[in-house]
Amino acid sequence: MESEYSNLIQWYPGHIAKARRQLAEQIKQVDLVLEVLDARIAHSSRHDEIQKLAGERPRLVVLNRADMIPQGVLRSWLRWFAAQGEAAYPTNAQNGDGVRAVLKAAQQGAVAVNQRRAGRGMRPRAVRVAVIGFPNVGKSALINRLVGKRAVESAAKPGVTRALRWVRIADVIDLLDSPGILPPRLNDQRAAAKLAICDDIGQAAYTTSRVATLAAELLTPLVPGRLAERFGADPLAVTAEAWLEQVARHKYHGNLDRAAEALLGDFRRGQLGAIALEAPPEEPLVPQAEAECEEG
Ligand SMILES: Nc1nc2c(ncn2[C@@H]2O[C@H](COP(=O)(O)OP(=O)(O)OP(=O)(O)O)[C@@H](O)[C@H]2O)c(=O)[nH]1
Ligand SMILES: [Mg+2]
Repeated sequence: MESEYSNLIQWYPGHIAKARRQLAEQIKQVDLVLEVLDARIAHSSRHDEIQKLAGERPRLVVLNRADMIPQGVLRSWLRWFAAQGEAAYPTNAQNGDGVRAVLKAAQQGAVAVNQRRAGRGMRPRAVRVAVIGFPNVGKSALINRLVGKRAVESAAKPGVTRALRWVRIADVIDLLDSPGILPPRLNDQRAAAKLAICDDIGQAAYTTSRVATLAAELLTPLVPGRLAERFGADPLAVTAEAWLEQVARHKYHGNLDRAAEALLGDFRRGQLGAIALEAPPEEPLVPQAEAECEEG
């Protein structure tokens, strides 16, 4: 039912338009691009704009939030990226898992850049690496892990980084932190809904209860038992809309917005378990091991 998604999300705030222009300028000096994706929506968190911005520069895909999806789905994505001939690095930028491999790849980039420079009789310089992606996917957290200290601001909401910022690692790598970039038009509203569910778009862009209804619809086949247990209503028995209304009535004095926020908040904090909303093309998303859930 495409109609549920019509005009769900249209948003392009001024600071993003400005950051996009500045990034297009700065990226000319960049040697390597780290394209940070949200592993829960590894397809919908890619966008053509980033690939356009990166141009011919070498680009590494960072599948961040790898801890938030089932390991089986992560393995499928890694196989899929490898089959596309793309280097994809799974990371948890919060605790640092997988970040060492990204650092190594950037260091190799530095060696290659300086070999080319030496060949032209130029002095060595730090390799310039731009970290780009949608809002809130973990770009700044990744930079802090790469640098090994809190160099840039990182927090659990989209739109934290407002301006471009260079950070240096040991004279060898210059990292460019950038605000999350949205495509100028979110043509694919189904993808936009998933971005909203994962909090990878600013809250101002949508109505919480609509996005939560879509979240309930997507989550029901994946973790029905978990939803029933946590929210006291069986999502398999009714439509997503009716289920959310039931939850509002039973747990939130009829307040639909509070029910919506509770569902989205639980999902975003990982409290419903490790859940991927997307798998590689041709691979069905199966009900996800509700046993994998960790209390957050
Ligand atoms: N569980 C988990 N949380 C993460 C991971 N990476 C980042 N986070 C958390 O996600 C939140 C957002 O991280 P940021 O680094 O601010 O994201 P960003 O992409 O820089 O966001 P903007 O600057 O708003 O575009 C923070 O609370 C991080 O701690 C991860 O791999 N796993
Ligand atoms: Mg940031």
